[in-house]
Amino acid sequence: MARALILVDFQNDFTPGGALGVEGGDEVSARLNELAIAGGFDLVVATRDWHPPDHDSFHPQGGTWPEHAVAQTPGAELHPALDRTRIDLVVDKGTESGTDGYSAFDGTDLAETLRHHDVDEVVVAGLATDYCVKHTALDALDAGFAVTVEAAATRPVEREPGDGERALQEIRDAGGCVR
Ligand code: VGL
Ligand code: ZN
Repeated sequence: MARALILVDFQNDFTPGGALGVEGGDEVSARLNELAIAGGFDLVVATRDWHPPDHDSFHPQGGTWPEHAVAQTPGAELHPALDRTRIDLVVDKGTESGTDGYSAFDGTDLAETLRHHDVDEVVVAGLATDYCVKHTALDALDAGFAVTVEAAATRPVEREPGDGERALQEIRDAGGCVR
């Protein structure tokens, strides 16, 4: 049995100054690096939101968000403060129009990859608490993994005040651990 760390969408566009900058998003880098380097994980996965230029989630297509994390652009790159030395695998998601791709399990083979490595437990951290972290954690629970969200290493978008805390509560209610 093995433990994996899933570092969600710590990308330039989700940090302050980016296309969809999350307030304080850059502040989580130290904790993410500490988890990756000293957390004792068997597998460390970094996800990237990786959208086509005309993704359905973008305003011009009638979606919720400004254009962000467009594949192959600087905004979609992992943030430079993220230490890559312990990252085993990068998983791109949201690569197709027609799905938000919030979850790292949506349209990817992450669940199979984790099982292949005998992973039964995942720790989830990164951006943003109320979107990609939440959906990744809920899908991991659905897929049968034990899930812990490292709340201090996440930050919310909060389109509505309280969305971050509500997301953490949804994860607890679904059987996840928030610490
Ligand atoms: C995200 C909104 C749109 C996230 C991605 O990474 O939480 N949020 N795309
Ligand atoms: Zn997105």
